[in-house]
Amino acid sequence: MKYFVAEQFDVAGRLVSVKEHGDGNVNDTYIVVFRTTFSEEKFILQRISSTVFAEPMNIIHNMKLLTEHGHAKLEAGVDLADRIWQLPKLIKTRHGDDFIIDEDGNYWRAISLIASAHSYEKVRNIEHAFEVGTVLGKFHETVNDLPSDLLKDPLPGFHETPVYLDEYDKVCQQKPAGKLLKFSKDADNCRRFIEQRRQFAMVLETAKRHGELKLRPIHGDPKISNIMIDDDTGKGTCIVDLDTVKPGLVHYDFGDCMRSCCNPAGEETKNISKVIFDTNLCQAITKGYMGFGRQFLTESDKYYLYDSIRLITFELGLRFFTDYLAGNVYFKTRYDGHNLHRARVQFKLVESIETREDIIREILDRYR
Ligand code: GN1
Ligand code: MG
Repeated sequence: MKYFVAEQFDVAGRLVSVKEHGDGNVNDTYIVVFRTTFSEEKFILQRISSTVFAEPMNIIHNMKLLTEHGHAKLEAGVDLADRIWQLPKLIKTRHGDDFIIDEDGNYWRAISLIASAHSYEKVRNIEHAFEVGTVLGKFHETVNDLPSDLLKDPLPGFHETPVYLDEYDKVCQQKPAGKLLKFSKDADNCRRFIEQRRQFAMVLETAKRHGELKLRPIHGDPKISNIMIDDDTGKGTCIVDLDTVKPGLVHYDFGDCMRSCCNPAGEETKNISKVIFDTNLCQAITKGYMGFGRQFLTESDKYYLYDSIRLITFELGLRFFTDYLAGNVYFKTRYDGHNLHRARVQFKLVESIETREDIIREILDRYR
């Protein structure tokens, strides 16, 4: 199927290969190679998960709107920039469409590959962390003047922690979850961990309801493996994976980037005792981010940055744990108990963030 689909996109030459790419937890991603007698073209092909995205058209709409706005702005600022900023682009089919629907009703789309750049599953050093923060800050600055109500919502409730708590409570009522909670000590510890933080889970949504925090276009998934680093210069050049772009709080992005990048062991580590929140990395990301963030963040935005780091880390743990209890229906898993283990990694990271609260707040204050 993937070969048949790859051939439908408007790329010169003959199809050479379609290989799995990256380790996304939701969509299926491939790298496709086409060759002519004198050149080669590579692009990214993705099958959008229909379990997660009920309306794939919303993703396509957002991607077009955001990249058109982004490309125009990046091109206008090209002479002033210290690097080449990039943003991926949708590739049309040979019939001029933006996607293909296969016979099973799955949506496939093709995206340009960012040339001569790579992303990494784990942070490599402090310079890498600074670049990650810089790329996220640049992204937010680029989309800050795009009215967020022009964007569709491909994932209603995404990153609204109280919504995940409701879902968790529902899943806990079901029989299979009850059994897992009764017989697994690790699962019971996770349950207790969540109970102790129920009140805190409301923090960003309450601030939003009170008008302290406002919706803006967000990326939704700025984890370290979505931030591309130029092979030649070592500088950040681009943020990829635009499926989760939607109106939201920049705090969701800031928190997610921190939780992903400040854990040097990586979110897939087997060794939970290695999981810590590294405050030197946090400082480097903050410094990079604030280079742009200082211009658009309000005082109220800045006030909630610490909470965003703690909350989005907690939220991902809650999402993994709920999926474990529900029978692994959302995130792809590679072994038995994978989602439980992922949840424990995130909860360990939450504890480390809580322990280092004073240092983290001090760093955030320093660059405000
Ligand atoms: C999922 O599939 P991927 O890796 O792009 C998830 C993110 C999580 C991330 C954790 C739509 O992203 O929210 O932070 O896994 N995406 C969705 O690795 O739920
Ligand atoms: Mg993603």
